[in-house]
Amino acid sequence: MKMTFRWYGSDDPVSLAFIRQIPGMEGIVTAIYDVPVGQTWPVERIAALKQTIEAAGLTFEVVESVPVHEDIKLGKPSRDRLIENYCQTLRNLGAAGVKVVCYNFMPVFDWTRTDLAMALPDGSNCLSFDAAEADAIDLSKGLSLPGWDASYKPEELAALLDDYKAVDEEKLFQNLVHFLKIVVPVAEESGIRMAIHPDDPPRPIFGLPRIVKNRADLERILAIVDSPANSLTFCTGSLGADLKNDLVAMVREFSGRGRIAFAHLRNVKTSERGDFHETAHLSSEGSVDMGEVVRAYFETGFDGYFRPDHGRMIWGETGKPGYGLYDRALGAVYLNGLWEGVAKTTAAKQ
Ligand code: DNO
Ligand code: MN
Repeated sequence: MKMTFRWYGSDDPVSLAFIRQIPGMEGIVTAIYDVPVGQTWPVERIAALKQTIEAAGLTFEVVESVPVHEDIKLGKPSRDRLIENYCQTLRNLGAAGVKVVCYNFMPVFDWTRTDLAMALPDGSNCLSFDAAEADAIDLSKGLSLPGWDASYKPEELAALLDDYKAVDEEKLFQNLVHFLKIVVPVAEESGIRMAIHPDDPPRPIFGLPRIVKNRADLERILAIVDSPANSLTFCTGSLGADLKNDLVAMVREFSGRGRIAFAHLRNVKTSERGDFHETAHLSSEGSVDMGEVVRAYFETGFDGYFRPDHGRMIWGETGKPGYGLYDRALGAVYLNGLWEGVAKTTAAKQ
């Protein structure tokens, strides 16, 4: 297992120098954020990013994300040119030593929350999702969605939502099939494992289709191309927002089959209705049994990348919700502690 941390580039208030001081931290997970979606990431930009990260004493082996253009998800005629650009980005990243590329296949919105600063009893803040509140949002009346308000012009969003009326879950899945059948062989040649991130939250939202929600969905996606280059980003926070997902059993199965390239470790407190809020990583704080999740990774011989996913905002820190330094650093240390505990008790038994 290699411990990594997400960094948003030179504008990120959390510096590489600070990340380097987290005990056990090996690598950075990042992306090039200013190349428009659909265009190829230039070799020089990748080289410069790698150089900056390595100069800070960290490795650059995981990219999150190379975003997938909406035309690819919609299956529009322009998709093949956009997929070719995507393939060239993979070749460029592979040549720079990148091993894993995280991506998602969620229409229009990536993660969705109804509150970015819910107050917890201990005085910290976290991201939360109220299903009834989300269902009451009428996007045709303009976009008022925490975290996304500035992402689309009203007419752009209306056109996009209109395009998706013709795309149900099966159509979206077939568009993923088309994408992966072209991209996975290129990833293989480039030494890269593609790792799809689950839908967050794992439910249909705003009438848009969702196809990465549970065990059956993950199984079907892995079967599209039976190769380690077609793998998963297994996010306990996203999948954990549906109590029907047995996370420990899923880790045992998919990590056991060598099909988890990247593990997002995050805890959520989830209700039967699918409302949830994010919590500290500790098992006792949320609905995810982190101790058993880590044990399942250890016992299946996981040798991919771990990263503490979102944290709470604590100790007065401000900045990008979910991506402060303190709670994610506590999460990384806790996860390393769980790993060391399982490793040592296992060694003592042998
Ligand atoms: C939430 C986060 C996501 C993730 C993207 C990957 O769990 O990990 O924002 O970065 O969905 O494409
Ligand atoms: Mn995640």
